[in-house]
Amino acid sequence: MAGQADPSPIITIERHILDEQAFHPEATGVLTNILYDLALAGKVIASKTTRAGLAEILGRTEDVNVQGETVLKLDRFADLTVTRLTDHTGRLAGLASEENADFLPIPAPYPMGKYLLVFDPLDGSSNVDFNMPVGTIFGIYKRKREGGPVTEEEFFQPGRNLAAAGYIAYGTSTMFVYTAGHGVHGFTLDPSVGEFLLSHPNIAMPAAKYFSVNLGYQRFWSRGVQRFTEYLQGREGGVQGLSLRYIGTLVSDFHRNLLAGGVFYYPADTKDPRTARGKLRLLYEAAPLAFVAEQAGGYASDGRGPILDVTPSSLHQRTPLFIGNKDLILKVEEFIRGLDG
Ligand code: AHM
Ligand code: MG
Repeated sequence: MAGQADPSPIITIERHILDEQAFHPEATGVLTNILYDLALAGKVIASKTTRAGLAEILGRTEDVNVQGETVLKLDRFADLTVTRLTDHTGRLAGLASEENADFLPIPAPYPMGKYLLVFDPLDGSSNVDFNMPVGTIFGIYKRKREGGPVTEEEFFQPGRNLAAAGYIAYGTSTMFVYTAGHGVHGFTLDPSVGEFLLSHPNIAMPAAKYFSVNLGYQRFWSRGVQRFTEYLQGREGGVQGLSLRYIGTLVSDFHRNLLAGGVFYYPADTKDPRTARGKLRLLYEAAPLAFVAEQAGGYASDGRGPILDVTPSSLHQRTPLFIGNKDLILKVEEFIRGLDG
């Protein structure tokens, strides 16, 4: 009807990100465009994940196929997709990814921008062979200096400095979820039009329904983490009614708990020296999701305090991660303080 607002407008990700820019009158649109570049990367990676099972038929990965082209493994493909869609735009000054030991400076002759991108291109990649969901995690920081070559040290910023963060979940549908500090918003890819449409505005975590952890490692955990697990199972005054769900892809486990309520944790353990300080990476896994969790009313901790307050001292630093409903994450901090010293 003339003069009346459409009661259910279709909001594309482009329109939504642009509208968000209104919260920042000083904004130049650069951050907006980085998010849009990442959404495009998500579409490209999503189209590839749906064909992942065909790699065996069309050519073995990292091998040369019948057309003489190299067939990349999906995690390598995802890494290159994000890099190639973002490194030449003049928006970024450098990128750090799980796939590369060192950060990537912007290659000459492309112009340098003022943001740093950290990302895990294909989280949960061990699930690819079994047709299980995977994801991409990203965080965007402003660089500490203006101009001049980027140093590794500039990436060592606490999550509190994140300008924006989020993830792309490649599941039964593809979703792009992000925050730029004004709530968490989720978009679902409509494959028929090739566009992300706003499906989950202003996500707020409901009361916990699930807990997600690899219980197979329980005997390797500290007393405090064991006690927390008993608490979640409803033993000795614990919470009642929680159900266990564990996919083994952080993005998917986190995403479910964000929408349905719940906690995910991957504590430090004694099963392997590599997980003595946890398995997950602070910079491009824990910190971006911690920002999303806090923006949705949740909380993320390393068991002692907020993940967002930890300053990394190396690009691939690992951290214990407890993330989800705030009351429960505060509870694990209490158990760890009381039982682990
Ligand atoms: P990845 O980045 O190499 O895929 O490893 C991280 C993944 C997370 O997505 C997931 O939460 C965890 O590893 C599962 O580990 P585990 O198999 O030890 O339970
Ligand atoms: Mg990962």
